[in-house]
Amino acid sequence: MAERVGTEPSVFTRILRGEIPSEIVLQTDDVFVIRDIAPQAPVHLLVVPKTDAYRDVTELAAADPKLLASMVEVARTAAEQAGAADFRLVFNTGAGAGQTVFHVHAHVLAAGRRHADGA
Ligand code: DGP
Repeated sequence: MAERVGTEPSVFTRILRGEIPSEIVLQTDDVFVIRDIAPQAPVHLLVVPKTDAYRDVTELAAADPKLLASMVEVARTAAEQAGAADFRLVFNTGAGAGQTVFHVHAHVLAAGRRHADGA
């Protein structure tokens, strides 16, 4: 799996490694899904590629459109699993747009079942 050399692992890589606790609610070979730590909607999931090679969706789309398509498919499945047929898919791209973690990820936002732990 591609890893950036010479940078600290992202928070999502650390979650994937089990170094930071967060339940992985769904995963495939390439993508995993966690609940956002600060939910902005009743359903607020993060869909994250296991590779940390791409900072944002523009880099990912240029380099590996199949992986981007996999993220979209996993988002749909995760939203359905959370009881949401319809959902928003948001890629904050760049610090000026609110991106804080530079390991590409999609926010899945929807009405639906609010998680009991609020996370
Ligand atoms: P963005 O601002 O688009 O880069 O989104 C990063 C999201 O990551 C933000 O909504 C909060 C979430 N987040 C940051 N640290 C953690 C963490 O340790 N656990 C979980 N579950 N989410 C986190």
